[in-house]
This record gives sequence, structure tokens and C-alpha cells, in this order.
Amino acid sequence: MTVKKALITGIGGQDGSYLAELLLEKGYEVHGTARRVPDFVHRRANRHGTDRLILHYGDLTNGTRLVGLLEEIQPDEVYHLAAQSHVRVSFDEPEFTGNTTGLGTIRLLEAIRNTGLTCRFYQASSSEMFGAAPPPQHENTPFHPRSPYGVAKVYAYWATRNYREAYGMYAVNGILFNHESPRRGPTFVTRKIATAAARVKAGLQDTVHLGNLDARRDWGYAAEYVHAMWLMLQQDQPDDYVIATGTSHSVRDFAEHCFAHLGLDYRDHIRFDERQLRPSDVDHVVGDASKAHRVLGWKAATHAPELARLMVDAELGALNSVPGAAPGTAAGSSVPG
Ligand code: NDP
Ligand code: GDR
Repeated sequence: MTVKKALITGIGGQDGSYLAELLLEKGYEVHGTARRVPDFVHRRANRHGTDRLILHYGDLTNGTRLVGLLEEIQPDEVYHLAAQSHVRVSFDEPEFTGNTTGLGTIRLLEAIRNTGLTCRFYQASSSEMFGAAPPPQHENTPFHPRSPYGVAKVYAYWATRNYREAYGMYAVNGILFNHESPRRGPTFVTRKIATAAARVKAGLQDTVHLGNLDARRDWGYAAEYVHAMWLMLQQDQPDDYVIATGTSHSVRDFAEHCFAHLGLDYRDHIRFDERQLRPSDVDHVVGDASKAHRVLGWKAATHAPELARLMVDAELGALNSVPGAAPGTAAGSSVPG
């Protein structure tokens, strides 16, 4: 039986790590681009080797490199996750965000076209494209992005659809609403709050500084969302799908759940920090993922309150763990580590 090959751009990010683990479980040979050896690869290398996990150095701003990688790997499926993904940062670095998050996608699509590969392509589209559009948002809701990041994602969304229509590529947009986990980057609000709650409980800090507490998000669990990505590339026809829980909570609600899980009152520990505000924010998103349920058979199982508890428990576990031994060397890696 031939082994399927997948290429994941941004394999070291939150979603890249969960998706790599899912595809390895399914028997894939998994290639990933990264700019340093990711933590989860260190953990795997320590556990049981990485024969079917191969890392490549790759930057989205270099189209020639992308062509070379595709020629070398010859993937069956490409999951394009790499991006400058922080919304607040995109206001400080709008041009860089446009170059990576927007143009990076068309560079990769064009690299696939130029190499003549017939691989399937997944684009990590985002609920940030809906921005100010009233909830609930679904596949046909008009976009109204509220940040340079959202604008770049709209460009990438349409590039993906255009390559599907113009060249008949199997190219899909997964329009994913916020999804979190203990592997979330530390500067995103859920992880920031979960970390702070655990550290307050442990007596390591007393307060956390946050911006807009009224913003409402549809928060799901990243480990479940990567399964939807895979399902989208297994269909007979390429199409676009919203992936969400269908419920929304405010940042304040999330903080309340995290602190209450530890017997604490969030109001005693949160301080307002003007610097965390954005020139324009997304007030309220709630996804309607009924198409994904109907066609892909996918449905979110974990909702925000449970997610908050799960993240806080992971932070407590990390605080209580003994500092680990030196990480192992990742096999098959051309990434400096
Ligand atoms: P992360 O920020 O955790 O991961 C993004 C990855 O992209 C990082 O590994 C980063 O690598 C890499 N990257 C950034 N810039 C470049 C570049 N110029 N060249 C190559 N690689 C680069 O994001 P998530 O895992 O949370 O999200 C995955 C994708 O899904 C992103 O495109 C994001 O925008 C999108 N998305 C995420 C949602 C969420 O709620 N998590 C919701 C909807 C969409 P490095 O570590 O080297 O910087
Ligand atoms: P978001 O996630 O912008 O939705 O983008 P983030 O966690 O950064 O912000 C969510 C909401 O919380 C408010 N907020 C704060 N945010 C951060 N980061 N830090 C704070 O201190 C803070 N205080 C309040 C924000 O204003 C915002 O309203 C994420 C990213 O993963 C994107 O890549 C992805 O596309 C979208 O989710 C869907």
C-alpha cells in the first residue's frame, strides 16, 4: 500500500502540531515547514522517534523555496497553516502580515501550479474575515474584516477559490472560528488568562493585564478542529466550510471560568491595560457549522467552559512538573534546532 504524503506549513504552531499527530496516527508520511524545531517534535523524539515526520526549513516569503520543497516532497495533501496569525500584531506590522498571511498563500498556490502537482490544498481561513458582520456567520455571510490580518485572510480566501475555479485545483477554505488548547501561543487571550490563573493560584503572580473584556468569541478545542481540516480534503468535491461550536462567550466569561475553576474570583486579579486594545476589534462572532455537520459529519464536542478548565489544568500540571531532560534530536530534520 502506498503511504500518503502530507505537507503542513507552520507545523510548529498550535494547529500544525495537532494535525501532524493526527496524520501520523493515520499512517501518513508528514512533512512540515518550520523555522526552528518545534516543541512537540522534541517531545515525540523523546518518546518514540520520528521516522515518518520530516521537517524542512521554509519561509512563506520565498516562493522559489516553496517550489523546491514541493518538487522534493511531492505531497498528496498540502495543509497551509503558516501565517502571521496574531491580530493585534497585524496592526503594528500590516505590510509583513500582508506578505506572509496574504501573499504567502498565493505563492504556495502558484508553486503547486508551477510544479504541476495534483495535490489537494487546505487554506487556513478565519472567522476574522467576517469581522463586523452580524452573527451567526456561515459560509455565505459577506466578509467585513476589522484588521490587517483579517484583510490578508480575505485575500488568501479568494486566492484559494480562484485557483479552484481557474485551474480546477482541489483547493478548500476551512473557515475556522477561534480554537484553543494548552499549545496555544502565550499571547492569545485564552492562554494568557489560563496561565495567569494557574500562576495566581500557585502564588507566583497576583494580576493579569487585559484589554477588551466584552469581545465575544466562539471558542472550540484545537485538537478537534484539525480533524475537520483532514475531513475537508477527503471529500469527492472541494468546498468551503465553517468550523465552530455555535456558542459564544465574552473574554470576561472565559476569565470567570478559569479563575472559578481554582476557587478564585477573576475580578480580584484582572487589571485593564489600554495597550491591549486594538484600533478596531471584532465584537461578536458565532459560527454556524451546520454545513460541516451535514456534509463532513463533524461537530464540536468541547465548549468554552470545559476548554477553560482543560487549559487551566494543563497550566497547573506544567507548573508542578519537574523541569525535563534536554530535548532529543528530531530525526529527518533540516531545521536548525
Ligand atoms: P500559530 O501562530 O500557532 O502558528 C502559525 C505558524 O506559522 C507558526 O508555526 C509560525 O512559525 C509560522 N509562520 C509565521 N510566519 C511565517 C513565515 N513567514 N514563514 C513560514 N512560517 C511562518 O497559529 P495557529 O496554529 O493557531 O493557526 C494556524 C493557522 O490557522 C494560521 O494561519 C492562523 O491564521 C489560522 N487560524 C487560526 C485560528 C485559531 O483560532 N487558532 C482560527 C482561524 C484561522 P514560527 O514558529 O517559526 O514563527
Ligand atoms: P483573536 O484572538 O484576535 O480572536 O484571533 P485573541 O486571543 O488575540 O483575542 C481575542 C479577544 O480578546 C481580546 N483581548 C485580548 N487579546 C489578547 N491577545 N491579549 C489581551 O491581553 C487581551 N485582552 C482582551 C481581544 O481584543 C480580542 O477581542 C485569533 C487568532 O488565532 C487568529 O489567527 C484567528 O484567525 C482568530 O482567532 C479566529
